[in-house]
Amino acid sequence: LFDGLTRQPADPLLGLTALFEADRRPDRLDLGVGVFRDEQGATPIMRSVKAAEGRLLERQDTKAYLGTEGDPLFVRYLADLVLGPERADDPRLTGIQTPGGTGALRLGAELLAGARPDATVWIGTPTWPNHAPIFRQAGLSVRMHRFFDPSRSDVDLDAMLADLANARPGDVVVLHGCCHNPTGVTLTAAQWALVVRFCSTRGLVPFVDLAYHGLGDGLEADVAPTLALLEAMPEALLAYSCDKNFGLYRDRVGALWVQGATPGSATLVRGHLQALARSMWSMPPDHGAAIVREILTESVLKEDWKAELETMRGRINGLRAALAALHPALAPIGRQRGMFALLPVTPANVAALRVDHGIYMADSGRINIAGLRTASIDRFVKQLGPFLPA
Ligand code: PLP
Ligand code: TYF
Repeated sequence: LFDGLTRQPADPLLGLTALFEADRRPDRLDLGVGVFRDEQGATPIMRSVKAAEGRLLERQDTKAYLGTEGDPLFVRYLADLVLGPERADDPRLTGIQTPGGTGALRLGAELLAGARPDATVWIGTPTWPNHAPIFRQAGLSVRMHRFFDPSRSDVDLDAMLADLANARPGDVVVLHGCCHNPTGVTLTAAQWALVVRFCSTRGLVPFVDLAYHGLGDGLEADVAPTLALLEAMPEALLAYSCDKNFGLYRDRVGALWVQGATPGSATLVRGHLQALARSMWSMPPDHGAAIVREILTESVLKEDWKAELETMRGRINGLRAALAALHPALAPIGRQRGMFALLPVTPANVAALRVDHGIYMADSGRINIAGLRTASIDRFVKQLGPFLPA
């Protein structure tokens, strides 16, 4: 039965961690998978998360099932944080808890596949390697469009819109809400407005992926483009991950919001989301979402979480500024935001850095900025230097 299956490639990002673990050099550097790291290279549990977990441990008196939509209070308080209390009450919006941002993307993909099976999903290149498979596995066609211009290390809006001109009404456009993975580049507010108008006049449905909220320019600034989009578009989807900004990665915390054209359509959508979730995971894991709910409902914890997030963001942007100042070819990194940057290096360069210096990054040249160390950033740029354009 199974022998006819074709061999599947391993996840290139997750595979890097195992390689790194096997390297015993004391100054080795893990710039692979996208998790926040402190100056020691650790990914600690946040203070506010530990405190919320302690409170849960004391108070929680049942593990009985919740509904297929997860914890409604988690979704409600997260909506207040992400969308603002007013928009959270919009009857055209419906939201449910999902296993991470991945679960939100997959649930949205299944919804789209049921509603419009012949829709094409348009995704900019490069992107997170799981985007296309998530939509394809749901049975949708995927087409890639240009997004990034490596020669300028910036968005190529003209190329993006030229490619999207081939989209048909009802097609879906995946947009990174902030902190683009892997390039770190951002559409300016004016460019974002153009993309939104383009979608609106051509009847395209935006699907925003917001996985790094608060890690770019701050909680408000990072979500502002998404809010403008929801304001302007009749229909849209938003996949949200709490796994980076609450440091809950393995606990799998996320939510999907769908904006329908009318309150009636949102109600219809909600029923479908529940039915689809039931057939995929029945109900999402509770623990991480309960932690987030606890933090968002307790003002002391919430303020502490915001302060911790601010520190994480400060570390990332401080490392960006330091990198940018050390080599002209790295200057654009100072203007970019989020966890990642794409270095102008070849896979052979990446292999040489790994073998010769114990520097681990994706073959694409993507680095996790948070994996760098302030104390050794000069050395990193020296070792990288020979491979960079003059
Ligand atoms: N979207 C992007 C762009 C990501 O980088 C990630 C990272 O994991 C996700 C979605 C998925 O997040 P989660 O771990 O919550 O599934
Ligand atoms: O891009 C990253 O590194 C993060 C983490 O299959 C990740 O988004 C990587 C690969 C994967 C799941 C999560």
